[in-house]
Amino acid sequence: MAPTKNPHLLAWIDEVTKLTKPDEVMWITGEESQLEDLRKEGCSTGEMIKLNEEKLPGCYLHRSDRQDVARVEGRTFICSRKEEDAGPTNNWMDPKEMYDLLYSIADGSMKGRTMYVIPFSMGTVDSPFAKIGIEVTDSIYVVLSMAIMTRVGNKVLEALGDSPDYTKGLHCKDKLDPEKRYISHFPEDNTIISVNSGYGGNVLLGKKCLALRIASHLGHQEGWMAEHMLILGIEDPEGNVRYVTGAFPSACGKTNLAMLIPPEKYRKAGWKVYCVGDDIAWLRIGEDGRLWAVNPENGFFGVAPGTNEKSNPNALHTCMRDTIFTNVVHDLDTNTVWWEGLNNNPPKHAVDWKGNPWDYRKYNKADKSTCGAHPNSRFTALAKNCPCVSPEFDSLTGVPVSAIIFGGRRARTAPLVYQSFNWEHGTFVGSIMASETTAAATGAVGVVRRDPMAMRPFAGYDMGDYFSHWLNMGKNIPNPPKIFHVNWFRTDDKGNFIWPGYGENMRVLLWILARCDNKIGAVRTAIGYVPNPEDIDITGLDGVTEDTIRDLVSIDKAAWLEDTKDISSFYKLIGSRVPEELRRQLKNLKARLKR
Ligand code: GTP
Ligand code: SPV
Ligand code: MN
Repeated sequence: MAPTKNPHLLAWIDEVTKLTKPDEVMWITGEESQLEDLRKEGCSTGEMIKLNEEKLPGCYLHRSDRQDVARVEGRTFICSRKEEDAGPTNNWMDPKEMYDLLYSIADGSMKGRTMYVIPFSMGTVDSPFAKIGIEVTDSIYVVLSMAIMTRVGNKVLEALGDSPDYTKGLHCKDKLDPEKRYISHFPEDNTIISVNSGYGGNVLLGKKCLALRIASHLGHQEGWMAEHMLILGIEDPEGNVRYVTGAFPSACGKTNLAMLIPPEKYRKAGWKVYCVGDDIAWLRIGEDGRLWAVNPENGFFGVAPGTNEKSNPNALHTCMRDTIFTNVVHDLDTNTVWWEGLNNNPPKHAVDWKGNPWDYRKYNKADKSTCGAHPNSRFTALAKNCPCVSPEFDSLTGVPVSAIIFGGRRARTAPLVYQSFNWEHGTFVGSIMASETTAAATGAVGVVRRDPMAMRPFAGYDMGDYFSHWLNMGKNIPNPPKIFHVNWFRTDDKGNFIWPGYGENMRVLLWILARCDNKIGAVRTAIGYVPNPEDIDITGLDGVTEDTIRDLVSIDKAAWLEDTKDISSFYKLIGSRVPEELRRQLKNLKARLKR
C-alpha cells in the first residue's frame, strides 16, 4: 500500500502505473531492510555483483549496457513550451510531441517488472532550500544508487505532506535502445522523463536532471542559482573556515579539488580542507548579504580511473564501503575492483567493464580499447563516508561563499590562475569558459568547446537568459564572492602537464584566499589579475621554479586574440539574448589585447 495520502502524488502514480503496466509497485521507504532485500535481488538477477565483504564491505559491482556508458547530450531535451526558451545550446521538441513519443515508448514497458517509487529530497530534508522529487523506475540499480546519492524514503513523503510541489521523474529502462533513448525535461511541468538508458547522469534523475536542469530553471524564476560546482571549506591555522565553490566541466577535477589534502607543509601548520560537495551547488543570497551554498546531494558519483592513494586518497577511502562501482574491472582472485590509475598492479585473473575476460598484458595506455575499466567508470559512494566531509554537510542553510572558481582543461591559453576585475567581468570570464571534452559524455574526447560556467549540458533554459541571471544575481548580492579562473592542465611541448596539480592546487587556493582578503597584490593584465610569480608558494615542489610559475601565468596575447574570434562566434550562436554587458566585456577584452 502507498505510504502517503497525498492526492496529487497518488493520482500521478496511478496514471504512470496504468501507462507502464508493471506487475508490482513498490514504494521505497528508506529502511535498510528493504534496501538489503533489493541488493540481494539485484545480485540474484546478475544486475549487480556482491564484492568481498571483508575488503569492501557493503560494496557492489554493476555493469551498464556497453552502448550506455555516459550522458548522451545529443539525446537530452529541454521541452519548454517555446523553443526559444530552451535556447540554441539545448535540443528542443514540442512538449506535446515529446510526451506522445515518450508515452508510446513507456506504454507497457514495465510488464513483467516491478515499478519502484522513490521519494527523494535534494538537500537535507526540512531544509528551506530542499526540493522534493519522486522518481519512478524499473531499475534496482537506480533505486540503490538514489539511496546513496539522495535522501530517500518515508521521511521525504512526510516533508511533502499533501503538497503538489514536487518534481515528477519517470524512468523506464525499456530495451536500452540507443536509438530510442531520450532524456527529456519539461521545465514548466516540473517533469522529467528518461527512457532507454540505465546509466548514471541519464537515470539518477535527482542529479543532473533535477538538481541542475530543472533547478536552474526554478532558480531563474525564484532568484537563486543551480550550478555545476564543488563546494569546499578551507580552515586556517587559527580555525577560521572559508568556503569556495568551483565550476569545472565534467571530469575536469571537481571531485579531486573538493577532497584535496593539503601538502604536508600546510597540514603541519594547521591547514585543513573539508568537502561540502563535489558536483552541484545551489546558491542563494543570505540575510547577511553574502552568497550561501548548499550541496543538494547525499553522495558522490565520481570518476574512478585515475583515483588513487596519491591523487585522491579521500575519494579512495570513501569508496571502500557502501559503494556501487559501475564499469570497472572485476578482480576474480580477490573479488575486488580495479581501474586504470589505481595502482601498477593490475589483476591477473579479471573481467573487464564489458564482462569479458581481461588480459592485463595487452593493456596499452595509449589505446583506450585495451582498458579494463571504462574511462567514464564511476563509484557511487556516501558523502558521510568521506574522511574530509565537512561538519556543515547537512547544514540547513549551507555555507557562505568567499570565492567562485571557474576552470577548464586547456593545453594552452588559460593561465594557472587569474582573478576577474569584478562580478560583471567574472560573469564574462565564466561565459567564455572553454574546455576539452571528456568521456563523461558520449562523443569525441579532447576537443575544445565552449562550456560556459561548466553548464552547457545542464542549463535548463536559454544560455543568454542564464548569463543575464548571473548578472542580475551579482547586482542583488551586497557582498558577492570574488570570481577566479584556474587551469591545472597547461602542457609543455611534449604534452606533459606543467603544474603538478591535485593536492598542490592548495597553493593556488591560498593565493585566491589572500586576494579575497586583499592581502597581496597582483599583475593587472588584459584578461584579469594574475599572480606575481613569487606569490605562489613553491617551497617543496620538485621541478617547479619561479620561472615555471611565470610561464604558467603568462598571457599569450596573440593566442587570446585568436580565441576571441571563437568567443564571438559562440556569442553569435547563443544569439540576441546575450546580455549587452557581456558583449561590451568582449569588446573591451579585444581592445585590451590589442594594446
Ligand atoms: P564530473 O563528476 O564528471 O562532473 O567530474 P569532476 O569535475 O568531479 O572530475 P574529477 O575530479 O573526477 O576529475 C577527473 C579527471 O581529472 C581525472 O582524469 C583526474 O586525474 C583529472 N584531474 C583532477 N585534478 C587534476 C589536477 O589537478 N591535475 C591534473 N593534471 N589532472 C587532474
Ligand atoms: C558529469 O558528467 O558531469 C557527471 C556524471 O557528474 S553524470 O552524473 O553521469 O552526469
Ligand atoms: Mn558533473
